[in-house]
Amino acid sequence: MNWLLTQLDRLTERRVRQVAHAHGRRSFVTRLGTALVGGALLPMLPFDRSGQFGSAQAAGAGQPGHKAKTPDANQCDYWRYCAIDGFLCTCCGGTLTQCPPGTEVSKVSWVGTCLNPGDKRHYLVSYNDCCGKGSCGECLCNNNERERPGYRLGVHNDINWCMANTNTMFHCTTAIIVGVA
Ligand code: ABN
Repeated sequence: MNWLLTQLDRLTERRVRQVAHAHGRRSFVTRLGTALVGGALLPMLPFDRSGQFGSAQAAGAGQPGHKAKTPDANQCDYWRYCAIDGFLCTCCGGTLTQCPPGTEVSKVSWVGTCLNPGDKRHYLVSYNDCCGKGSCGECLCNNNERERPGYRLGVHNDINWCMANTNTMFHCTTAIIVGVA
């Protein structure tokens, strides 16, 4: 009987040591630390809020949430600028479709899809940057219809499109219609 009790005692002690080793204070502190740091960092991560804006984007003329667009190409809420990110070339010595003197059009561009309130059709609009001079600094305009956050690079517009030009300095942005959606 005594022998059995001793064996049971040893077995229990060994098991308790194993459990203490696996779930000791250090492992508890490690897990607590991971949870705290993870919990603090998680809200800082970028995430796609595009779903939230579905109703705003769907709002057409006459519907709640719809804001009339200006017919003035010098204003940021002109319809062709629906997904532009840059200084409007119309304020920088250029036009809606032409770069100011001394700059050259970017070799690559971002293409947005904008609704023309005049004929209620969607158009593909190429936002070509004008390159070779420092920032124009006038009429900064950042609209993001159908654009997505930076971690989805292929559908993000906050990019210097002069990157493929010999002189990569960004001056301003044009809005050229390239097709009907
Ligand atoms: N497409 C205009 C631009 C230029 C530099 C940085 C961001 C956006």
